[in-house]
Amino acid sequence: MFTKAIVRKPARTYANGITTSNLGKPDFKLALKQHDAYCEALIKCGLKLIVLDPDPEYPDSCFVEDTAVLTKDFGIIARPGDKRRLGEELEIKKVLEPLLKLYSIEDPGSLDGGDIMQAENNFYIGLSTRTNLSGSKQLADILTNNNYEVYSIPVCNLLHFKTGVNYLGDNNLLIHKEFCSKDDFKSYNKLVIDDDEEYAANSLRINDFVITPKGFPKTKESIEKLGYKIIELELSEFQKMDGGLSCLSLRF
Ligand code: CIR
Repeated sequence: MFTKAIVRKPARTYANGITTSNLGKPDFKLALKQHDAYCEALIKCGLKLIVLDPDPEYPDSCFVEDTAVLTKDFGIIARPGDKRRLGEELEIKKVLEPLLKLYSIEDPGSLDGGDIMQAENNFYIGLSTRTNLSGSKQLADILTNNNYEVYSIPVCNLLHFKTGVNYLGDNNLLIHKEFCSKDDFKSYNKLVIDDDEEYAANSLRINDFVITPKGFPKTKESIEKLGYKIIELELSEFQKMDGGLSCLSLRF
């Protein structure tokens, strides 16, 4: 059960952030509107929000998920793997310090929270262009010392591990076919995401709801069939900057 979330409003420099999507320049006003709707959805899921002011020095700073990994008992401050984002984690550390026991990923480690997925007592660490071996090893040591099971998974062709795999709870896993053959996931009930709905692999279970991006009917239907209540959100302006649903908040 989550009770809180950290979010950060998009900055006026948002359109200068990192992207590979080729979907065009985001509309800043619309991004703000979509962000407001995202915040309302989190509140509907029962979360109390900590809303941070925009930081124009970091155009990607609304994607707060990449700056930390949180469990119910402690947090790990990440070390963003793209130099342009290094430093975003400092403000998040300040906010979390009074709330949770914290560890930090140190140089030469790099790690983006978007590469880390928790499924009950298991953590999966994606080794991507953002999360290197040192970052992964540092995180694995912290987690195993705290009695979690840890698995590392190579990520190819996708930005982050959670771009392609997300745990919904109750043993249900949304999974892009890229990862389907992996033995590590064989015990899960897999909802395999079609190629044309890849963006919906990043759907987010929060308490009684699953939040899913609007416009992906097959994924929506298969989540609904499992009995989850759904909130659909329009995320076009975040998709343009390679951002998904989960990356817009840190839940704990
Ligand atoms: C980036 O490239 O870092 C941002 N434009 C998007 C980050 C998305 N984060 C995530 O999926 N966890």
